[in-house]
Amino acid sequence: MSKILVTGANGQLGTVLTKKLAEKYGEENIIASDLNSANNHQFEILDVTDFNALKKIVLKYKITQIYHLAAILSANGEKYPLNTWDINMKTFFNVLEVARLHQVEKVFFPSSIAVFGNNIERINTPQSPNLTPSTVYGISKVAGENWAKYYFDKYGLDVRSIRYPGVIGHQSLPGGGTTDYAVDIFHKAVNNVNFECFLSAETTLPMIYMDDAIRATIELMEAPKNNIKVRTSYNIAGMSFNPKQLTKVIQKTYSTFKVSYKPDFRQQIAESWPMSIDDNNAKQDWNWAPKYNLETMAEDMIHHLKEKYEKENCFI
Ligand code: AKB
Repeated sequence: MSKILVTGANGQLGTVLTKKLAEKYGEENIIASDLNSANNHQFEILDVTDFNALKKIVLKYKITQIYHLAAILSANGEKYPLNTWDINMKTFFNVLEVARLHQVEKVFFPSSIAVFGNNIERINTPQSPNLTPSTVYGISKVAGENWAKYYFDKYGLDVRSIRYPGVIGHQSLPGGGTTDYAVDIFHKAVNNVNFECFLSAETTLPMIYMDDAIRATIELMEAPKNNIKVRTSYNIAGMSFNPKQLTKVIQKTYSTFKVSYKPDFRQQIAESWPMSIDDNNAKQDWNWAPKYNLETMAEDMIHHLKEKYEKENCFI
């Protein structure tokens, strides 16, 4: 039976992934961890920069899999470069070393479309172009991908990874990323508040709905080992759109909803990233296929957020 540790379990992805893993493998087999404040699962306070603290938890629960989600995202990374390197890299090194030394069978590492930089084909960006990221976050993710491959090649550690596009979900809020606008905009629309977008109207980026992102993660981790041919990180695609297209879809429900544009430093980050992704390797190796497109994602987001705000009777 797998015993699974999730780091960064209180974050945007961590909140939803931990719940899904607990449903799938049983609450007793999931240990959620984060810097503070317990969530609804078996929980340990853990600063993953502390090797011994991580090791103690891995030994205490006889952990066999680690989903290492603790990270600082792209926009915050530009504000706190040294901290970002430590949080994104030192923690991953600790995870890899503890896994190697203490019989952890599988590790999941979240990479990102931020690994791509200015010298790529921005439409249908292939799996393996030259990676010259433009952000501290992207640099840390490229390094992480290479360490993942190194630990697999050198020690046989089964590290698996996905390059997430911007993740959109109703269950949790993102923090400090360049794609965050695509979540914030829904919260504003559902609350009948107009939205100021920090990216320009025509900035197209790859995105994925939370349900697809979580399913992809678990499908990759459950795929037979021999199928995993990419040992850096897999491109996956969901949908691609720009703020103007997203606004139009939201206006089908909220016809008076208005968006103004005030691009800031995140515009430059977005312009160095792909507009769409070629995910053929993921399709071939572990049958990846997204279920949500822009319309179905928006419909589901609005449905759940309306329900949430009505239930809590607390509007922004
Ligand atoms: C960010 O915007 O930094 C993240 C990402 C695409 O990795 N959502």
